[in-house]
Amino acid sequence: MFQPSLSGVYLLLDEQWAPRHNLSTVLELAAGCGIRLFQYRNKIGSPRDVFAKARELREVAARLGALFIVNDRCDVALAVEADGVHLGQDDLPLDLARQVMGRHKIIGISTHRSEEVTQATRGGANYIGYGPLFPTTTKEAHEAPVGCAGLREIRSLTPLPVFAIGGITVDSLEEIVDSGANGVAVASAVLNASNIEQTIRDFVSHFPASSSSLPE
Ligand code: 3NM
Repeated sequence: MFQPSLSGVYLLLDEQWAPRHNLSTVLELAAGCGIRLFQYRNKIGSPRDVFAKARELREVAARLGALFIVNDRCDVALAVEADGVHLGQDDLPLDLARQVMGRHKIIGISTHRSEEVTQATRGGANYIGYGPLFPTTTKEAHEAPVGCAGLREIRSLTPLPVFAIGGITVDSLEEIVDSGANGVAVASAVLNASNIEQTIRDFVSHFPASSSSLPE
């Protein structure tokens, strides 16, 4: 079975969240500091613009040996030969997404409650995002925070890699790791940091043994 190794820091790249930054520059910096897993997210651009930016980022990630996932869009993920796609609960159902993507692409799913964790696991996802862990203003009209207690509750429900998401900062990493997360998906704590490089290094230092890669 296709079993990518997924853990550590997962950086979410969305131009809306980082208007001051060029995403390729951020990706390059972050990969240089040890982040091996990236997601490109664009909910407002035209398909053509999303494709063009995804292709650019995909090339930078590939050059630096990092995994590259496209949010929501299986078509764009395949068109740019991304390593996979990340689905929300309202995107293509997992079984259809698997048909579209094939067996050798990563599929991740956002989950917010235990039933969704169980469904994603049974349905053959390769990892789950679980959150929002803490309050966040990055994503509007969102679900109630689940906290580290929520993370501990779902940990026993799935053998899949679990990425905690939502309002994650360096200060919360120790408790998140203790609560069973394999990694953290993060946007604003990195993209809005006054010193992005140092912040990335702080994040990465909490996951010294982790990395994300495709099977050999
Ligand atoms: N998904 P930040 S929370 C994109 O709970 C996203 O599924 C979430 O950004 C979920 O690190 C979230 O700035 C926002 O809070 C993550």
